[in-house]
Amino acid sequence: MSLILHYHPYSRAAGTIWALEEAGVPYELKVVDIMKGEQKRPELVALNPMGKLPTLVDGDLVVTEAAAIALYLADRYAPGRLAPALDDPRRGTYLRWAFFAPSVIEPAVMARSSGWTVKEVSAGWGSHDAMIAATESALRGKPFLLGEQFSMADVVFGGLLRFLIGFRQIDARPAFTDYVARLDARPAFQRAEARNLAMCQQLGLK
Ligand SMILES: N[C@@H](CCC(=O)N[C@@H](CS)C(=O)NCC(=O)O)C(=O)O
Repeated sequence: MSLILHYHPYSRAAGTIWALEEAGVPYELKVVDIMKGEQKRPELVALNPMGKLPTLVDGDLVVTEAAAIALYLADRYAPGRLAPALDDPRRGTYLRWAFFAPSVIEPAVMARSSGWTVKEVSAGWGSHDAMIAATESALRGKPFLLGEQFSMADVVFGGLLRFLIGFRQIDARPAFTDYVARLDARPAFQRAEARNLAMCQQLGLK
């Protein structure tokens, strides 16, 4: 049975397609029109209490939160290939940067663009400058977060960097743009882009 992704191309679910393509698992898309607020329908809120996308349904299991979905897919469908094994010492690095993206990079960028004033010592994302320095350190001297081996952490971390660079929400430093170019060259990313584009055309978007 195919996995079902509740999806709209103008949402984080577009990035989840990349995760699915990397995992190499069959999936079906169920379009949710976020412009019409369909994500707040009771049947969708029953799956994702936030009333947001993406939401993945795998048989009886529901997974929400884009980063959690990606890590789930790697552990469930590509262990050892996209996710280091539990006893692999690289597992710590893998989890570290996969969590860093939504819990530090994203709120730090949002805080700056929204002019939030927070106490850096209390806010989990600290300062914007410290976030940038840490993000650069994650990539220093290696093509991917784990070194030579690409992993699902790159989908989460790199996918967010690509989005932020594209929307000019983060400084397009060479370390970031070179990394994103390596990710863009992946066949699974290109398949995902093609699928997202086809869905945009089908829905009359863009
Ligand atoms: N923390 C969530 C964020 C999900 C999210 O904000 N999704 C947006 C689209 S990218 C959404 O569904 N917005 C519609 C709404 O909030 O009603 C995740 O990473 O999956």
